[in-house]
Amino acid sequence: EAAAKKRVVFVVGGPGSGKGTQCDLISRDFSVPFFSAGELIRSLIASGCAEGKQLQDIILQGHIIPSEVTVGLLQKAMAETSSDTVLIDGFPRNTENRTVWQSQVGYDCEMVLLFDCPEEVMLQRLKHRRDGRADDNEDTIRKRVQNFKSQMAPVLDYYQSIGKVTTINTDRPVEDIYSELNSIWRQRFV
Ligand code: UP5
Ligand code: MG
Repeated sequence: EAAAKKRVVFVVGGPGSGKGTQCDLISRDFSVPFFSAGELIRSLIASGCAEGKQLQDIILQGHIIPSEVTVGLLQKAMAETSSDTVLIDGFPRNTENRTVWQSQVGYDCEMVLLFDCPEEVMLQRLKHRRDGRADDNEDTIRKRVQNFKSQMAPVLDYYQSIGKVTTINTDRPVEDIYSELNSIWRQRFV
């Protein structure tokens, strides 16, 4: 039996654009579960799975892991919540992600929140982050930014063309971004 359809919001933006920070706040205030694709992948690797080494290598290259793996992780996480609305942080990352989601999950997102932040600002933030992520070295950060720019462009064009993108400037203090985001959320999902 197919899983019940949920209202899915994709939160996308370059590395360090503030996706995790803002999703935490929305999740706290509106009791919406949020799943970070990157976190799910990092937990899978930490669990010592057979493909862990390969996945870690891909992440250290700043590349995108196979879509079937990511979509599988997201589907499993979604199946475990009864909430009819979910936030997904950091997915899709490329067209293959988007089309595999569409065919594996069977329906599309309701909205794409695009976090727009200048590259220099994102680089500064990640350089100063201190939670020890293996991909927060200068080399990998640069590749993550490059891949975001090149691989997300067609995904964003697609979602723009069907009117699903809401863009938020995230080159501002956390509270300022959140106050705009909170009001968008209230209008759309409460
Ligand atoms: N910070 C946040 N907001 C700030 C603000 N307004 N002002 C000043 N500082 C602010 O924030 C980053 C840092 O900036 C933090 O120190 C924060 O305090 C500060 P954060 O909220 O963590 O930003 P976020 O956008 O979540 O940055 P993150 O580094 O997590 O983004 P990525 O997209 O690079 O990371 P993700 O975990 O999504 O993906 C990692 C890798 O996994 C990818 O590169 C890829 O290899 C792989 N992946 C896939 O292959 N497929 C997927 O579907 C997803 C990931
Ligand atoms: Mg994050």
